[in-house]
Amino acid sequence: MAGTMLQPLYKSLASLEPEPQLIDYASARAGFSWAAARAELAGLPDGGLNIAWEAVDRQVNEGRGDALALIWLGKTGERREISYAELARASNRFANLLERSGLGKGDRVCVLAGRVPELLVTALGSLKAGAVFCPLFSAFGPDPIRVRLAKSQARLLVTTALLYQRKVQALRGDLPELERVLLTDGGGETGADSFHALLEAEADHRPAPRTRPEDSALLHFTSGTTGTPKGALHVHEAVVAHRLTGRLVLDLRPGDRYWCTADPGWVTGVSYGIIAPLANGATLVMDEAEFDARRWYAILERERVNVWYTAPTAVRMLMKAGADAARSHDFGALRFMASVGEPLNPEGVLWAQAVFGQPFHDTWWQTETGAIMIANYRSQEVRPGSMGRPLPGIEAAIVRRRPDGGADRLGPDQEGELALRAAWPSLFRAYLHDEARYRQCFADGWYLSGDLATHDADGYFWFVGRSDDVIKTSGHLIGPFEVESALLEHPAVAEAGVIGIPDPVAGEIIKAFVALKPDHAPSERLRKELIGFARTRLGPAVAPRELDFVDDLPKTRSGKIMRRLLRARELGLPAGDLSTLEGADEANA
Ligand code: 6R9
Repeated sequence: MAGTMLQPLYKSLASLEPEPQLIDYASARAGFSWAAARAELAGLPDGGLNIAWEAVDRQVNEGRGDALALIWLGKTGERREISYAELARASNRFANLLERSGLGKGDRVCVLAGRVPELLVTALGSLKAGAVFCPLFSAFGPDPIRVRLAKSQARLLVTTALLYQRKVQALRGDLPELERVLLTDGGGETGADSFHALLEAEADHRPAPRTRPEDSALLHFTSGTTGTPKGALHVHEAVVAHRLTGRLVLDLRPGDRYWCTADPGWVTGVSYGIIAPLANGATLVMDEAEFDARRWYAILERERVNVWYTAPTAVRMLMKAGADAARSHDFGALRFMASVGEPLNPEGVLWAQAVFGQPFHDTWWQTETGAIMIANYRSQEVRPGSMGRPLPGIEAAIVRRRPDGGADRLGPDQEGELALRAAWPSLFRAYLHDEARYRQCFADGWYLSGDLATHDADGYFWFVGRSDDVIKTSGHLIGPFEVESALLEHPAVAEAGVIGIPDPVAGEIIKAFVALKPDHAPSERLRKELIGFARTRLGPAVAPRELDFVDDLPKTRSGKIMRRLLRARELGLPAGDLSTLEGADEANA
């Protein structure tokens, strides 16, 4: 491997690095109690708990007010530093503004923005006021935004002038509950106010929050195979797991420079882009710009990043950019590197070893689990290709669902569904307005993840795939139904089926199969038009990258599109059990 020439000299300084936060896995598990993890928090009078208080005010009250909470790197070269004390004051202003606007307990506040400091202020201020913070992915087009704003019943949205004009303004009529829109960089637009002007007018102090551990705090939309996106609801108690995993898995400690590259519109960008690092007293590095290998290496070096949390797609893009881009950089401050969101190829782990002198540590979790559940730890051997072992306090297993609604535990090397023994502090408490879907996630006291996996005799878990049809593209979870619904709105489309197909960089890309209405004929022009149509509605991150015309789509007897079969045909795989297929005899022939 090219990188082996880069044997890093700085690793000889490894003895200067602090000891790992988790030293002995077995004894950490054996001696673990959630009550002890809970007792590490500052808490509020009368048993109250608040995520923002733990993340920011606690640090200020314990004398770390002058420490940096954020180093913000703007797209155009700007660099801004914000201390914990400043962040506490700014989030107080936002909480005061919410309260004076009549928003409080349980009200949803959404953000549609990239990586900007205002996002942090909104998240923390909302939590302080007892509101529920809900981030939206800024690369979404108007359709997914409308669906999520409507389902969340958001009363307030913080966004930018450009995103507002392009994606939200025209929807206002469909969103009667959305009372107020604040723009981080404007205010003259119809129906919107200036974030900064309004905050300026608020006091920067306020009494401690009055939230309880089981009060709703965070709402994250995620996708299933069918239906509208699911709103996974988390409570303030989740911060117990955020802080714990930040320490035990990401090895964070006060004063660390920490960079999480995730988009704030997804769960990682909140749990590990904001809460876990701040609750551990670290300094966030936040880069507004999109991926650029040279820029990233320069940031790691210049900002002396100690802990880095990224995604396999980014790792593969760095690998693609070549070892030359990394050469001549000093990554001596880097102590721990981890990734999440999709399978991390063993090559990525080994490449990191050559270029950085240390491996990437794979971690596994989901929107629903709220925090890291399975991980490779800094002090433990990394098994390239394995997601690692369960967090202390977490019991993970491979199970098979029984027809009677129960679940049977399977042994080593047997493939089944990855399950976690309920409950733990950051387990989601509901799918908003979807009680039945929530209940389907549980059987015999297990939370069932929908992932297929195995574990070996040493307790390391290995990812196999999804048991449903959701697509992971560049680490983003996309529901095929949402993409199909957008295509169906085009007048030429009779039926659409959407699947993920393997891609060497993005993991999977989205591919659509479309059957046209009788008076429309396939053409290259129509293909481009349909892709463009989907991009306008869904946004480039969600729209299909490829589109094929077909005469009709394989369906079950009850009329559901068999995406599994589309995928098998596309990839030349065995089709599996087709007994429920409509016209099964022909298909099997
Ligand atoms: C945090 C996050 C969850 C799904 C999950 C699984 C996939 C996450 C993974 C992984 C293989 C890993 N996933 N981590 N697959 N190896 N280390 O990504 O949440 O967006 O809800 O996605 O992502 O399929 O079920 P979310």
